[in-house]
Amino acid sequence: VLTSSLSEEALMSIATTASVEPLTPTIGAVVHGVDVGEPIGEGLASQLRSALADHLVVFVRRASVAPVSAAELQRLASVFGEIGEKPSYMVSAGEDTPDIHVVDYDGSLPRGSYADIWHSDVTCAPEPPHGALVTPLDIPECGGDTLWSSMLAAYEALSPKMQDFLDGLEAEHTVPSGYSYRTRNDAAIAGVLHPVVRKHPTTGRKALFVNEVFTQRIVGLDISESNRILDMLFRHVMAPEFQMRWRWRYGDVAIWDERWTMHYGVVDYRQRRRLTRAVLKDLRPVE
Ligand SMILES: O=C(O)CCC(=O)C(=O)O
Ligand SMILES: [Fe+2]
Repeated sequence: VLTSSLSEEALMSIATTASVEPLTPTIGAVVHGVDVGEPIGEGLASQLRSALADHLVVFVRRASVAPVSAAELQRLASVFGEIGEKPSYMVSAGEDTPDIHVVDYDGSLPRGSYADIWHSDVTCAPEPPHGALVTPLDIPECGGDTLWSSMLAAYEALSPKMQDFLDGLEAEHTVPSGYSYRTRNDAAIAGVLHPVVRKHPTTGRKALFVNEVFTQRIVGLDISESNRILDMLFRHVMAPEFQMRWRWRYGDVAIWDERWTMHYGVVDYRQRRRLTRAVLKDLRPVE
């Protein structure tokens, strides 16, 4: 094949192997050589799953700068695991894709009303989703970036004494009062207990699992102790060393593992911003 006569796009589509470009040593990678407009073969699918396991959040970008459809997002999501039900308060992206939903925000509510607090999604549920995908539908020309942070790196950066103290503790997660955007019409979610530190089943690495949106208190501590330990942890997890930041372009898809990461939607815009989104009930194991 005279490769010089093919467009970049054509070369991407004949590539059978993806290449993984890490964004930081800690978290995030772009996977090149995936066309979200085409069905993804088993070889590529398994490379995508292992890139996700290694980098916790992966990005696929298509050559053409055009929104990814709900059907395309649904097809890509199924590479990673079983698609979960859409949250009741979110709008479906279409009749054929009832669980693919749209996140719609214009930046007008008070700070912290949207995804602009570090969090992992719906940890107030007994079994929070293992993963999620988003792709932009309407984005500001500039602004509206999303950040992700590694909770494995955050745990590992704590002193051994603090790690020992936290290991084995449990925390109560609930829907915070006044959390209007996310919990509209969603009264069913009540408080649950989750471990403060969770162990990765395959690597054995440990991750912090508390977040400022849903975690109310650490069980067994006085409330003032709990508040101060949680404050310390909420501040600790914000270190830039654990993070990456993504500037969206149409045609991008982010896929992330909710279990070992947190994310933050930067609200520095005052216009309509929409994302098409899917949640993953579970993540397929990496062979
Ligand atoms: O708007 C964003 O950038 C993040 C949205 C978010 O938190 C989510 O999709 O779970
Ligand atoms: Fe979120």
